[in-house]
Amino acid sequence: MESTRSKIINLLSTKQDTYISGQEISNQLNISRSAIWKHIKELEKAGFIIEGIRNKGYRIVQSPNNVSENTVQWGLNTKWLGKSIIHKESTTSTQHLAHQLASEDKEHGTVVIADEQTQGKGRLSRDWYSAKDKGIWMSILLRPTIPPYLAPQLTLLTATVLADVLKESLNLVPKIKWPNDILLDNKKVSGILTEMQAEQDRIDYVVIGIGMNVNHEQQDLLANIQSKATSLKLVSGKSIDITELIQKILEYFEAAYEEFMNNGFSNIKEKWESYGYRLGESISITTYHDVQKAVLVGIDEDGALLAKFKDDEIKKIYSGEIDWFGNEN
Ligand code: BT5
Repeated sequence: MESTRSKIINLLSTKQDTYISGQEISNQLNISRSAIWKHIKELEKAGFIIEGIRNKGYRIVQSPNNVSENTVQWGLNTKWLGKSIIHKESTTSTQHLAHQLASEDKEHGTVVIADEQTQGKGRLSRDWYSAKDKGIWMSILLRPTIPPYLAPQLTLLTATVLADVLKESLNLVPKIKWPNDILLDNKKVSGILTEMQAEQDRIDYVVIGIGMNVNHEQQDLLANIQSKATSLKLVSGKSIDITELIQKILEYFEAAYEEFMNNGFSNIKEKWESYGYRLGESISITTYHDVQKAVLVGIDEDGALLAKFKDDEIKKIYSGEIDWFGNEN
């Protein structure tokens, strides 16, 4: 359930330049004028600057610059995504928390955000380093009405969303390395972890974890990833407002998800391929059993990677790793 405070912020965010009267807030949220006043005082304590003018109403003038449920909600232009946000200063993993919330019947579109993760995780039990206040460590809870075998498409969709945000909002040149890495200057800036709870033919829920290095300096990246990881700040030379970036990701995500639900995967496939890392190039593919040379062709409808091997046979690759540096023919 959305908290009353979130609802007030959502309402005031719909008209950022005009005042909303206490009466209107009271009517819409079905709470008393004095309850509204108490919530406004709480928001001010949390760092919001709110103008309240007699006979006119309330207007948020400025939100505080830390990440919180309220700051992400203020100005968030979505219909259902992030209407419920859970923010923690520190947690083991936003994935753990999102799974727990899912089992408590939390709604589709719930978002979990942390300033720091102490046990951030990647795929196959790998670690994901999540330095405090430096990046986006976020999980989105979804209850999609698609069959479980299509769930990998959601990872690819998320990758295109992140690439679009980096390109369109920050003028960067992202690439997507199959299946889940976003690269800038050939280094990993972001990773996606999709986990799901499903029965044979029905998804109960999906949790999409997004990790993005934002304001890291070189020394904020752990030594063992320094050579292959980067941050938005290292690439762009500027500090970036994490709250605004989260809002952009959620807005783009909601639009892309709705497009996907209405029209299927084909637009996402096309977009994914436009960002695809080393498509058309010959690289080494390391799978569980061997290493082989192949030319990357694209992705398939089921999210698999398509690669052409030396006998010109195009094969689907469902899991494995693409060697980053094996570019010789
Ligand atoms: C991923 O796994 O890239 C998925 C990362 C998902 C992280 C998010 S954060 C919010 C949510 N909560 C979580 O606990 N997880 C999700 P994978 O493809 O397996 O990549 C993991 C590998 O990336 C590690 O083995 C390291 O080599 C490298 N790595 C770890 N931390 C990194 C970082 N901050 N930046 C770049 N590379 C990193």
